[in-house]
Amino acid sequence: MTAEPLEIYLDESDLERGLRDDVRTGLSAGSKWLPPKWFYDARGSELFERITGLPEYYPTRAERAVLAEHAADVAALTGAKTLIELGSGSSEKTRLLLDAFTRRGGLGTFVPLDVSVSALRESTARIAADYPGLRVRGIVGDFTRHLHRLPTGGRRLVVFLGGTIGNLLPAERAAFLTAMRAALEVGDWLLLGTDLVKDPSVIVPAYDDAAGVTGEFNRNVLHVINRELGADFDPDAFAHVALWDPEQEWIEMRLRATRPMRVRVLGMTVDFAPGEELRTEVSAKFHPDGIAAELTEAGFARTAFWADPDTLFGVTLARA
Ligand code: AVJ
Repeated sequence: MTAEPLEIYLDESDLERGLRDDVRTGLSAGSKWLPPKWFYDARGSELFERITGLPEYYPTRAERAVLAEHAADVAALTGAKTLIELGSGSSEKTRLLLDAFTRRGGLGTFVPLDVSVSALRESTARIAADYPGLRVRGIVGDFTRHLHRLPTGGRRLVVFLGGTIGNLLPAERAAFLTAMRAALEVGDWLLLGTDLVKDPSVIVPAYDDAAGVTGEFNRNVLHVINRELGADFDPDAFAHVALWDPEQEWIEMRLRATRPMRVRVLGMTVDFAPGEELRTEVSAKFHPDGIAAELTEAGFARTAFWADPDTLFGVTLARA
């Protein structure tokens, strides 16, 4: 089957308004910051795909190992009819689930949701071609804003993989899980991928690879702002920084000004002192107990927790 036309709840003007608001807020703050969702234009999505293949970036491989081992369990336990994927990107690892559901039978619809139109166009076309008989309905949306747009009815399994939930700050995460639970009905399911707390000597290189791909990915947000908002950032004058915060148990990506800079954007003048840092991403790491507690707090019941053999990455199955 060919994929259905994308359902678009985020159009160019929403995206631009969101970017403008975030840039205005983040760049006028005392400690400058930007939310990570603006990395993912076509080039950013491509760079992220390259990151997932880097020797240092273990999360993708570790999560794939968990899914390879337990996809059949997920299919059997949930018996889902509709599989919804939040922040789906290329949906590469999701194929392990689609394969398991195909073997089992009964899955009718796959609904990937992502902010990136380019990533969704490609992934929906490929998946529709490779899974005949599966209805593929891509949704262009933001998982923090468009949960009420998800298709209802049937037995639904929402999957949120890759550890992307770690991009939310703790309060945002609690709000997201509560909204997710509210969007589901009793008997629906959530499959949540989370990167696990481990020695920072493993985590830091995953966010600061030797080939410099993550640095390019990080600087890409400045290219996006230049293009979309007519700013005059010199991305090459910013150094990539990855920093482990042992209290919060998250890694931060920052962009450090290598010289004093004055940037013009949205009628604002934004000054950077030499060495000043702009935070571009938080990627929280989790303990299995903490994930269970957060899910319970949001009204889910944890059914299973699986990790890879090196306990790098965890996948939790919870029931609404
Ligand atoms: C896509 C959010 C899961 O946090 O590991 C990769 C993004 N940032 N390298 C992550 C990312 C730097 C990634 N997520």
